Amino acid sequence: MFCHQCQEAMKNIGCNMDVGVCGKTSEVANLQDLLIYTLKGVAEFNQQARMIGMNRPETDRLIMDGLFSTITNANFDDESISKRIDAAIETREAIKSALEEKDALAEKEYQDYATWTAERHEYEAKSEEAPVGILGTENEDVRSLRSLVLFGLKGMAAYAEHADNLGYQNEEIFDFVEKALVATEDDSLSADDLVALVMETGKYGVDVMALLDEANTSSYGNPEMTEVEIGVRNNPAILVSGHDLKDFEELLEQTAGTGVDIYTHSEMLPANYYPAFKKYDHFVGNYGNAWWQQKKEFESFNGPVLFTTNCIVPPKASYQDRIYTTGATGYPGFKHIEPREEGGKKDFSEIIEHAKQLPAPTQIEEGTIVGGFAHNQVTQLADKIVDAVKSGSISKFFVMAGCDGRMKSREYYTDFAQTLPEDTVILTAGCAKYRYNKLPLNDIGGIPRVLDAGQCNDSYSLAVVAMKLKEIFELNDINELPIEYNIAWYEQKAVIVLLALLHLGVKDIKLGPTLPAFLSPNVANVLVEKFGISGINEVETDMETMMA
Ligand code: SF4
Ligand code: SF3
Repeated sequence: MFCHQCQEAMKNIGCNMDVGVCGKTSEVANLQDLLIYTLKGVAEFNQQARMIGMNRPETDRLIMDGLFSTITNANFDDESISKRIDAAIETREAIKSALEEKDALAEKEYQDYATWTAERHEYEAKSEEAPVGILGTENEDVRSLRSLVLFGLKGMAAYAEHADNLGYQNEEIFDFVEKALVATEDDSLSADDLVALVMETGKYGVDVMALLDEANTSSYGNPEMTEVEIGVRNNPAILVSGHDLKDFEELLEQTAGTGVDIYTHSEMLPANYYPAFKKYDHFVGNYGNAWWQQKKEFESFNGPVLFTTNCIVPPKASYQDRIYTTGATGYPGFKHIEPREEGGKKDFSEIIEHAKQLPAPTQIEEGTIVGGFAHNQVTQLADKIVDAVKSGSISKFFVMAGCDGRMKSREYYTDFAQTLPEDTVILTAGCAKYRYNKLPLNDIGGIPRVLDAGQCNDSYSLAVVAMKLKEIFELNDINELPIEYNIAWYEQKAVIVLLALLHLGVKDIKLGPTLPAFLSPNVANVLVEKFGISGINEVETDMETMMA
């Protein structure tokens, strides 16, 4: 195995042992590479099918879900990944036959990724063949750019899948994902071509986040300023983690009146901000913190936990029998809730019955936290904010969006938030916020000093807010605003968020706690020279440069 897709890549180079830092086995890592490899073949033929109007939504779903299942901490289950490879081969062959029938199959020499086939028991051996993994690309700059594109596509696919679950699709995004997948196997592309592809990935990153924003807000209303309960009640309960709001809604509906309460964990916290979910009395609030604290927090929660997406940590034996996965997630031994049938709903009865047998959560915190500052809510506060900036009571905004993680180096973000002058405001989204969202940072004339827009995909909201401020202050360039970007990354959704910000023209982003292992020195240089991206230093040093 060689995997370098996340911030925890071993020695900031890549995981190459029997088990990755995240707990993914070498077998699963290789199968995930083989799945991506196979999806490139599906993409190759589906591009042809698309041209003659023969694309099917099932194929879009197969590609999005396949990419999503390879995101860090999403799926650790070899069986579940193998099934996706089976389906990818089957789909690829079906598209090929349909093209042949129409006499529309392009005549050319297809590469192995588009033609290989094998029995299930041969997947493991196949997955170890040279061209399958990223190390099959020898030139380190090409490898770096291909990785940047692929990891961006994984994040894009996750967001596209959430939007699709709510009935929102954008064909151009699906088309681009296919085109870009195929391009990562195209040896005729120059480094410049690949840099252009990276930038184009950012464009579709903006589009997919806008699509998901539309899907979420049209379905559940605009997030609004909300005080979220972080204590517990005395009823059995289910804890919901991940990002999928459709799953969340269906579970809320099915638990109503059963005596089982619902709490959010980690990235599901922003579900508390949506008007549509507030009508459920048994939706109590949020329990715990970011994903990496789950071993402690799932233990004390006492009830079942539902993962709708990443981030899963290999569990302790003491609670593993009460963890459920659904969607793209999976873990050997966890119960998996099957997809909804066309037009139907997922069946959560098993997890609900399970919850009834278990004790209520043990309280670990008390009080409330405030969030819900997505673009619509911030726009309503725009006058207040603009006045505060004009009068000098707000000197600067700091976008501190992205991911949290377990490494000690992430204490930087807590220190940074604490050290920020009192006339500054943090704009956040994603699980990065748990590093400072419970600190007593107060408010500026009623504007909280931490404005949480929502999940990592709601970084889109932060961009919308920036655009709006640019308009109000009549500036020519988004970079003239008093906004600094200090972004924390961990997995591939943060990669697509970063590429989206670059596409929007944001300069001088600080990215930490370390720069991605998959950036070669030359590619890192391009990012530094073109966009002013830099790593983090000591808090004091960074504060000085960013406040200047
Ligand atoms: Fe290592 Fe991250 Fe890959 Fe897991 S996802 S194997 S921690 S690089
Ligand atoms: Fe967090 Fe996994 Fe990235 Fe969605 S839940 S931000 S790390």
